[in-house]
Amino acid sequence: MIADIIIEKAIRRAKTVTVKKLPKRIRAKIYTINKINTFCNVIKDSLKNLIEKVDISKYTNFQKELLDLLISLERLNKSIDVVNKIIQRIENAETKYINLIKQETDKNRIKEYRKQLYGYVISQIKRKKKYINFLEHAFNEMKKIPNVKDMFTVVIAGAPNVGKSTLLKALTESEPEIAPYPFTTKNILLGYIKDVKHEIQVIDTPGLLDRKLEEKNIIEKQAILALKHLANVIIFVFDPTETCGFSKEYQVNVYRSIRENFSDKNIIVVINKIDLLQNRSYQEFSNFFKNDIVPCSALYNIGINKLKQKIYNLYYKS
Ligand SMILES: Nc1nc2c(ncn2[C@@H]2O[C@H](COP(=O)(O)OP(=O)(O)OP(=O)(O)O)[C@@H](O)[C@H]2O)c(=O)[nH]1
Ligand SMILES: [Mg+2]
Repeated sequence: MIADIIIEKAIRRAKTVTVKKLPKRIRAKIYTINKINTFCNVIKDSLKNLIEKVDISKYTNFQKELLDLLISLERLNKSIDVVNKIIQRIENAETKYINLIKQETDKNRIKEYRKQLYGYVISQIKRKKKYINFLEHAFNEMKKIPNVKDMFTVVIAGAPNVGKSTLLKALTESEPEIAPYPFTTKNILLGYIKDVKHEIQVIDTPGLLDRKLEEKNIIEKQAILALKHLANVIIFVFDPTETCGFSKEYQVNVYRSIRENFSDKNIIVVINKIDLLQNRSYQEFSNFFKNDIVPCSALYNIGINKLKQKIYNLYYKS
């Protein structure tokens, strides 16, 4: 873990400290002070660097809420506070011991002071390692936070395994992970429709189950956050073949809850996987949905241009 790595690195670096030929009476002193400086600097710099890595001052509200969901911002702030305090304590101890050493002439006592300081610093790190390690964990989780742009945005949502990521791929140049089982997508993915006339952000989300917000897991809640903060338009993907593993009724319930929760947003309903449908009458599906429907096969690129046209129409209206 990072806390242990920092200690090891500081000890290793302090060992490489050497002193040039100096008068014997000050040699031990200068040598020890240099060693202490190196040891403390490596630790303080590593801790400061960790704090810088988890800086979220430039995050948008969406990114903050998403990070809060993944790691809890309260815990992050608490950890930053604790680590800042450790840096301060190390700095104070360093000054105190260097002053003691400066006034000391006995070589053994100088060595003893160095050992005491090392012991103090190491115990500070070890006692608070949970907070230090948490910052490293937070940094790794931050890699999952998408770098969303402030532009017209389409969010693809629907039950698991219905073909949302396949649709992202069909609409944009991106290459999301696609697999024949639910919850393949565990984070928010981005793609862009770019041509001379348009620049549109397309967001693929994890699958939604038909259950209350309080019962949703972290993976599903990410989809809800994207819908809430980012969507100018929602594309609801419906799999009439039920090969996704969810019945039509089930998917319509997922649709209804999106419709209710995001009543202010435009929703386009995509009837996907039509390549698998024998009877290509879509009347039955338009009965389920109040909206227009767009029959598509994301896998075989059927209906994608028509879908794009619908998106462009809303883009021009915005
Ligand atoms: N036949 C056919 N299969 C499709 C179509 N679109 C997607 N699939 C298949 O359906 C399966 C699921 O596709 P994904 O794009 O991963 O579905 P998803 O909705 O992103 O799934 P999760 O991320 O797990 O929620 C894959 O095996 C796809 O190849 C389609 O239009 N036709
Ligand atoms: Mg997916």
